Amino acid sequence: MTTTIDHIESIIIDVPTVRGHVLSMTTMMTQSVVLVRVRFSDGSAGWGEGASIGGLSYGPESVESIKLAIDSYIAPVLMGRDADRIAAASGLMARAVKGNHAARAAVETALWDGLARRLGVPVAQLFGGRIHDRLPVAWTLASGNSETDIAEAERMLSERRHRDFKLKIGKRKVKEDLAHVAAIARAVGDRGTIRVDVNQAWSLTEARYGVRGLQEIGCVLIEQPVPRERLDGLRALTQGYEIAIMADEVLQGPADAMRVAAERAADVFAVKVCQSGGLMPAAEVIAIARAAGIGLYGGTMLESGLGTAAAVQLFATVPELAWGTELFGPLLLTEEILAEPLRYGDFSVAVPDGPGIGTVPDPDKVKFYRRDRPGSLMAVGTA
Ligand code: MUC
Ligand code: MG
Repeated sequence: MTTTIDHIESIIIDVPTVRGHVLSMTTMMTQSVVLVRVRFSDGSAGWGEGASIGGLSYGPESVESIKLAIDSYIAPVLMGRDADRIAAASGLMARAVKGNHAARAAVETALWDGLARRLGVPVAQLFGGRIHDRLPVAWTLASGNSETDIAEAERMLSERRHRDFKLKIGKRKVKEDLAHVAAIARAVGDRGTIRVDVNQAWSLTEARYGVRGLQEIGCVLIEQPVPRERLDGLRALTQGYEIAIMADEVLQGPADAMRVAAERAADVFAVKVCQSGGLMPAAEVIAIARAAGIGLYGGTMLESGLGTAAAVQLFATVPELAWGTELFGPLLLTEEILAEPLRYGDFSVAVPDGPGIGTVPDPDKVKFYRRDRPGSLMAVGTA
C-alpha cells in the first residue's frame, strides 16, 4: 500500500546565541530556524529544518518567508502524494515554488528522514552509505574583538573542540581586518588553521589588497570575498593568487555550481543544504565540484542540531572533504533542541547511527522556543 504525505507542520523557533555573532552585514544575538514535521499515512514522521541568517540581511529568505512558502505553497501541492517518491515530490515543489531554497530544503529533508526511518536506515545510506564515522568541524570566531576571539580560540584548542578557525571579516576597513586576522593567526600559530569569510563585503579593489595581505599572514582560505553577482571578480582572485578562494553565497544550487565550475571561479565550494535547495541538490553540487576538481567544504546556514544532523548524514558520504566542515550550528546556541545531541569532540562530530537523520527534537524544547508560544516577545514583532 502506498504511504502518503498526510500533514506538514512548520514551526519557527528562536534560540539565543552564546555570544553576539558579528558578520559583515549583521550581528546575531539569536538564531531563528524553521522546524518542519511531516506526518505520513502509515503513522511515521520525518523532521527537517530551514534556516537563514540575520532575517533578510544575509540572503533572500527569512524564517518568516520559509514558513509562508511551506504553509501556503508547498504543503498544498504535496498533500496526499506518495511519500517514498522524493524525486517526484521535489519536482512538484520546484514547479510550485521558484527560489525559496531553504523552504524546499526543510521539507525535502523531512521526506528523506521519513523514508529512511520507514526503511530503518540512516539517511546517509540513501546517499550511498557513509564513508566517514566522524567529520572535522571548524569554529567561527566572530565576537567582533581580537582579544575575545583569541581567548575563545585558546579554549577551543584546549578542549580539543576545534582547531580550524574561520574569522568573520568585512565589516571594518581592510587594513583593520588584516591586523585582526594577523593577531589571531599569531596566537594560534601552527596549532590550527585560519580561514576568513568576508560575506561578499569587498569590492574587487579591496579584495586584491585584502587577499594579498591574508596570504602573507598565512591564512589558508578566503570565503566569498566579493558580491555573489561578481563572478568575474571571484574568478580574477582565484586565478590571480595562490591562496584558496571559496564560493559560498554565489552557490544557490547545482546550476550556479556548474557556472562557477565552468568559469573556474573558485578553488573550493562551501556546500550548504539550505542554500542548495535540499539534500539531493546539495549532493548534485558536490558531484559537480568533484567532477571539476574543486575542493569541498561542508558549509552551514547555522542550522540548529536538526538541520546540522541532516548535513552530517550527507557529508559523511563524500569521499574527500579536503577542507572539512563547519557543522557547529548547535554549539552556537545557548540550548540544544535535540532529544539526543550530536556528539562533538576531538575536533570533530560523530555521525549518528540511528535511523533517519539520527535524532529528533526534544518536544519540550520546541515548546519552549517556538515563536508562537503564549507570551513570546518575538511573536509580537519586537525581535
Ligand atoms: C556563512 O556565510 O558561511 C557559517 C558559519 C558562520 O559563522 O556563518 C555562516 C554563514
Ligand atoms: Mg560564508
